[in-house]
Amino acid sequence: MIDLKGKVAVVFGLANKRSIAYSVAQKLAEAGATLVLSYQSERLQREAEELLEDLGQTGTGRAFQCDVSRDEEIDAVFAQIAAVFPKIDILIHSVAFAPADALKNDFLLTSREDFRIAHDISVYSLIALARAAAPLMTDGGSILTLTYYGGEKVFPNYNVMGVAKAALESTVRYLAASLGVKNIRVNAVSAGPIRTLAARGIGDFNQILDAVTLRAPLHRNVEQIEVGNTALFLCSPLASGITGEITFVDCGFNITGI
Ligand code: NAD
Ligand code: 0WE
Repeated sequence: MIDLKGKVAVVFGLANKRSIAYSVAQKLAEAGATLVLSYQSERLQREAEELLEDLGQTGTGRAFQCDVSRDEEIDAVFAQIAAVFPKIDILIHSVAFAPADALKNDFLLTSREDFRIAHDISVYSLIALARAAAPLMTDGGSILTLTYYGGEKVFPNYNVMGVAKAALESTVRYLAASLGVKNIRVNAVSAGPIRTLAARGIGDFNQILDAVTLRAPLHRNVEQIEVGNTALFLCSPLASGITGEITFVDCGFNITGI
């Protein structure tokens, strides 16, 4: 049994119950961790408070607002966190965004601004959050981000998000090398396709899910909770020797050739 009693986990990217971050938070909470949720905008505050309640964190966990594209909000949220929890142990980065047009148009037409936004929110934010979190990880720590196979292979319409995921996976390795001396591990879970808010409105999504059912060794799609289970493992002492690694939780889809 993984025991995270007395550990504090800070989770970015939990928008609703369908978010991948929800399953991760659920598993961390079940293992005894105290949760800090960070939501993107004022608009999500009530929802975040309700999610804390659902996760059994009433009176223990906290929720704070932070738009990860703003340095001053990152500084402010970690100051708020430090005031309540002087030591943190786990950081979950489950954040990605590219302007909708960039996921629709021909990749060749990717604009400079859409490229910038996708990389700022989906990649640079991991570096900024890791830098802000590290001073609070006084007893070592574990940082985990979420990636997708589209960073390695071409999927129709994933476009600039694929380029950003490739950069994110490289960032995991460079951060792991940078933070290793502080005993802070940095890893990623590469999840198979899951119907979340970020998957809504994406044409071809059913086709992607169907291709997994057909081709993946397990002949089914991955469940949210399976991602949560692997995240819990990677953030726990059971994974104390693992850093800079990308772990697939995709029913084996990525190993297939045809
Ligand atoms: P989601 O929409 O539930 O989560 C995305 C989160 O990013 C939201 O909570 C949103 O508020 C947050 N976010 C976006 N811009 C932000 C900003 N400027 N500041 C702070 N937060 C911001 O969708 P999800 O599918 O759970 O996505 C979470 C992660 O999982 C993403 O990195 C995504 O690329 C990755 N992923 C998703 C799938 C999938 O099929 N759903 C597969 C593999 C990896
Ligand atoms: O990483 C993702 C999705 C990330 C995402 C989604 C959106 C939709 C709404 C980033 N930015 C936005 N911007 C929006 O305006 N996934 C892994 C899920 C996903 O997205 C795809 C996929 C898969 C899988 C897009 C095209 C093809 C496949």
